Amino acid sequence: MTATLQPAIRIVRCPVCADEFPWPAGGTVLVFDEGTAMYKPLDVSRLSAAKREGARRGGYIQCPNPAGDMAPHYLPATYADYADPLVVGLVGAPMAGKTHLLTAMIREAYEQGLAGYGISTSALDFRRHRNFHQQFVKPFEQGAALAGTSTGITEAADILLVRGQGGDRPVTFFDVAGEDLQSTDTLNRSTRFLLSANAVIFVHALEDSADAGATGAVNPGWSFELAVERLLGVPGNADLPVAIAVTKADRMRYVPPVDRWLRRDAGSGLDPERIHAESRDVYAFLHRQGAVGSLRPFEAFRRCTLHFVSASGGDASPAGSPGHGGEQRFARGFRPAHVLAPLVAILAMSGVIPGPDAGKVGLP
Ligand SMILES: Nc1nc2c(ncn2[C@@H]2O[C@H](COP(=O)(O)OP(=O)(O)O)[C@@H](O)[C@H]2O)c(=O)[nH]1
Ligand SMILES: [Mg+2]
Ligand SMILES: [Zn+2]
Repeated sequence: MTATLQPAIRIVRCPVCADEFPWPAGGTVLVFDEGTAMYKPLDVSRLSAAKREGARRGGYIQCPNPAGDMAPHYLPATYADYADPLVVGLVGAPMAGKTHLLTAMIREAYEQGLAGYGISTSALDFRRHRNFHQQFVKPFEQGAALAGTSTGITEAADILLVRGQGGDRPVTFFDVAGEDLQSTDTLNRSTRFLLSANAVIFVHALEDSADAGATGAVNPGWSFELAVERLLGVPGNADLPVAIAVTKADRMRYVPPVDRWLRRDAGSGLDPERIHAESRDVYAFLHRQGAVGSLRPFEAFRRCTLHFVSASGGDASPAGSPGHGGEQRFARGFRPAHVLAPLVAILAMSGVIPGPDAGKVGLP
C-alpha cells in the first residue's frame, strides 16, 4: 500500500443501525459525562498527541444514521481505527440460553481464554463493557440466573478489541430477545443487526422437564428460519461464517458423545479436524432428535460448525423456599464448559485467527 498525504475517508457500516456513512475525521469527540448522563463534545484538535489519543480512547461519535430510522446511538471514537470490524449476532428462541452463553463467552475471552490462539482481548467501548460487566458478568459469577432480555433492544451487548496475527479487530456482539427474533415484522428494529452481522451463532437448547413449564418454547421454532431467510437476503451472505451452539449440554454431561466435547477446554492452537469431528457428532445428535429446524443454518450456509456448550454447568433452581417463587439461582455455582468453542470457530472462519488451518474450519 502507498502512503497518501490526505487521510482516506473511511466508509463505515454502523453495527447498530446497519447504515453506512463516512467516518467523521473531525477534531471533536463526544465524552460521556457521568454527572449529567449526557454526551458532551470535546475539541481534541489542540490537545497534544498523547492527550488526544487518551480522549479518543474514552470518547464516542454519534452515528448520523442517514436513514433516520433509529434512536440516537454512539460508537467508540476508535471504532474506525481498525479494519474489518466483526459483528456477531446471537439467534435463538426465547429462553434458549443466548444471554447466559454470551456472558460466559465474553467473560472467558476477557480472562484471555483465547491466548492459546494467539489472541488477546480488551474492551473497545469501556462504558458499554462496564455496563455489561455490572449487569451480566458479575451476577453470573455470583451464581444468579440472569434476567430475561427485554424486547426492543437495539444496542450491542459489548464491543471487544481482539488483537491477533490477523490484525486488530473490533468484535461487536448482539443479543436480542428471542421474541423479537420470532417477530415476522421485517422492520423490527431489534433484528436490524442481522443486516450488519458478518457472523452468527445460532443457539439451540437441550430441553429438559424443567423447561416444560417455562414461558416459551426454548427450541428454534421460527427464530432460525426467519433469521436464515433474512440473512440470505443480504448479497454475499451464503459465505457468512455461522456456528450452531447446542447449549445446556450439562443436562447430558454424562452421555456420550456430549461428555467428551464438554470436557474439552479451549486448549491451545486451532485443530480443524477436532472441530470437524465435534460438528459431525452434534449434527448426528440433532438429526437423531429430529431437530430439523435447528440444522437449517447448516444447510443454508457454506461454512458452519456445530458445538456442545454449557454456560452455567447446571440447572438453576428457585432461590427462595418452595412455593415462594422468586429468583432463580445456580446453587452449585456456575461452571461454564466449552463456551469458547463456537467463538473460536467464528474467529477462524472470519480470518481473525489466520492461517491454512483456519481456512479449513467449517468446510465439509
Ligand atoms: N442447565 C442450564 N440452564 C441454562 C444454561 N444457560 C441458561 N440456562 C437457563 O435457561 C434459561 C434461559 O436463559 P437465557 O440466557 O436468559 O435465555 P435467552 O432468552 O435465550 O437469552 C434461564 O432460566 C437459565 O437459567 C445452561 O448452560 N445450562
Ligand atoms: Mg436473553
Ligand atoms: Zn448507526
